[in-house]
Amino acid sequence: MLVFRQLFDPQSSTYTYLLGDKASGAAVLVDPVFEQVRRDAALIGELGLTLSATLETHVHADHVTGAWLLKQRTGSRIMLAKASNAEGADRYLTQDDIVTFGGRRLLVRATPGHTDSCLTYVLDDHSMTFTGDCLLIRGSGRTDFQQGDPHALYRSVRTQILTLPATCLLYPAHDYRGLTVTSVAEERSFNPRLGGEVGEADFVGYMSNLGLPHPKLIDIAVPANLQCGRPESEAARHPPQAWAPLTYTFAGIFEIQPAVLEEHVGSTQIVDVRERDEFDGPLGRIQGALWIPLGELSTRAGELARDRPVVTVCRSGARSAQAVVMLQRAGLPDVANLAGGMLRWRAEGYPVDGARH
Ligand SMILES: N[C@@H](CCC(=O)N[C@@H](CS)C(=O)NCC(=O)O)C(=O)O
Ligand SMILES: [Fe+2]
Repeated sequence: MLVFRQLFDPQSSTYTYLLGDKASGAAVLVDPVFEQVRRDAALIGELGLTLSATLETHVHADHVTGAWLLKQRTGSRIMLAKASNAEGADRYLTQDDIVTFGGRRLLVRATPGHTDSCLTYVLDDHSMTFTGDCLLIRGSGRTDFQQGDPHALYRSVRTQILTLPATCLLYPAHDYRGLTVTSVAEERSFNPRLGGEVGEADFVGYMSNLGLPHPKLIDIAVPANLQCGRPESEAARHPPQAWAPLTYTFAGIFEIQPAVLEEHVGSTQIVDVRERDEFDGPLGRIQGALWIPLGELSTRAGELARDRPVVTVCRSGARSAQAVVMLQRAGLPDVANLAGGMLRWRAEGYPVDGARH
């Protein structure tokens, strides 16, 4: 079975695509975004997948790729077009190359025009295709920087993309209106720049008059992407370690596992956000835990020291996840949720005060 997720970076309106082969657990990410690496890695972990490679559709001008960072975290291989002349990739792709993940394959098509090294990835059964900025939904990538060439773009779209089966779904690298997917049939009929009877000269005329401002980050993004997203400075390459090994969830919360909390009990502020009867109830409480019920947490956040990490606790880990959000909003820098709450803490045999057996 194919695992497929479309992920969005709101800052740059970029789509990142996760494709996984359930049977083998192998997955690839198309166009990961640097700032979303933590989120994407969390999702891959939660779905039980292993990232084998990151694929770029092109050298982006508007955001930095997460390829290098993901390689550091997961060992994934960096892949992008040979024609990009980027440094630091593990595999340089050209027309008709095949990228395998488990039992599935992506077929590589060179689709220059938006940049001279744009690639389009076609899934083995032609059910979906990742067009990068070559073809956008009812639009196309611009051609006014990075060796852009409207003649080349027209030919790429007409010969490499619109020739795919009519039902093939097309997933672009961006959409600025919130649209998510289109199909070959739709774009053949309704793409105002490239569909129907629009000829190459029409398209070139259209593209010469877009009058768009350059992407805000172009001077940062292009050089960084030519290094596959490897940060310039040594410091940025080695971010400070968290106070304890934490897990980041796709839900956006830092969690601490019971075994890790046990090792850090003395140095953390444990905040139990259950109601009084639960705090005094049969599940017991972690020794030294401070009792602040969830309903009072926002107003009483000032009682907590800012220079010591906070771990929030409840029965199952659900209310305490909300407590993390509230304490972060209150400006506390290091807050984590006890994964699984008191139920898991007890089930794994860690000590409690006040419990009835
Ligand atoms: N406003 C965006 C730039 C948007 C942009 O130029 N996007 C490129 C893709 S990298 C494009 O081809 N846009 C086509 C269009 O907007 O029609 C930013 O500052 O980052
Ligand atoms: Fe682009």
